[in-house]
Amino acid sequence: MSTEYRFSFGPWNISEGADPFGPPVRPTIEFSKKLASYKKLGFEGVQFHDDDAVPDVDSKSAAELERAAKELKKVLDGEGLVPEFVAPRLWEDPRGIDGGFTANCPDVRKWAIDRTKRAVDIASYLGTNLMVLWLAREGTYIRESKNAIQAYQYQIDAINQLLEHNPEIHLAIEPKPNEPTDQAYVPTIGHALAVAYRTVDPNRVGGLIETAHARLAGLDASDEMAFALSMDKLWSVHLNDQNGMKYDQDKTFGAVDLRSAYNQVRVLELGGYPQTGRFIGLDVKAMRTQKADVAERHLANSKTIFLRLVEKVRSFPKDVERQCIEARDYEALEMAVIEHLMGK
Ligand code: XUL
Ligand code: MN
Repeated sequence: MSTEYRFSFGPWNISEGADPFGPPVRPTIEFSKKLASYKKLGFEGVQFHDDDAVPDVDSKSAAELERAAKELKKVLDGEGLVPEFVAPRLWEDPRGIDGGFTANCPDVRKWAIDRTKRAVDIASYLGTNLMVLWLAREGTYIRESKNAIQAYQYQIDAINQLLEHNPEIHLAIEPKPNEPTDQAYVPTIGHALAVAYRTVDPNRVGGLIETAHARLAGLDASDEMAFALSMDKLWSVHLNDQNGMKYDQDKTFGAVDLRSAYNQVRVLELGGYPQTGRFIGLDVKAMRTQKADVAERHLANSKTIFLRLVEKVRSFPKDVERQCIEARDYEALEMAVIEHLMGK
């Protein structure tokens, strides 16, 4: 069984530095150039939004969609890269302004399902059976604008249609409690897996945990991962870091809270994650202040920190852990962890 980790990221993780208060500050990097960076940075897996893979998803004919996706597949094969998942980017389309699956307008709900079926087709042409659903605008800005009870049924109906569209596809829901909406309908992995178990094929619905999203919900990312792992439902991760409960920061993994990062790695090790062959996805963003020639450091650094923490988890003295637990001396256990992290 492999104890080696496989790493992935999405092309959006190499960015121009725009934020809500200012424009891009770095030149745009062509998609093909981004793909060429993967191997150089030590990554094997590519995470795609549907329109990262095939631009203008909605306006293409089925044949055009297939041709474009299959061309990309050849490029990936040529670069020695593996497509990890495809995720529908419903939140950027004006039709999805008030959500897709939970929109009040039936035409919008139909569009959202049709568009996501196209994303499923792209995944299958690229050769992956994994789709990630970040339910970005499936929520509200004010509670009175939607019927929240009905919204859960709409989401289950949409997922059922996707499962029926392709018998191979597996859906990993990526929970996030807020942003862009004030309140999302699926804020935690508990919500996501409860929805999963109400679908027509619960075996094909699981989750992806993002560190920052768990912290925005006031939760511990390692416990969110443990919950999913305990049900064999952790199908990918978006490791990053987050300084408190504010806007989604996507900072370098371990850069804010090294102890929490250690515990996320520990739970992945305890849960046998590397043996599953699934990817360690890094959903990290370069600081806006970073100059163009060093704007990929956050990816390489996140991977290095992750691997250093794997060494730390594996080398933690098991006898000390056992003795402290037996004696119920958690002060001693905590000090041993801190000393181990500080290199003593
Ligand atoms: C949003 C987020 C997205 C998803 C992919 O906060 O994390 O990048 O991971 O759709
Ligand atoms: Mn993410």
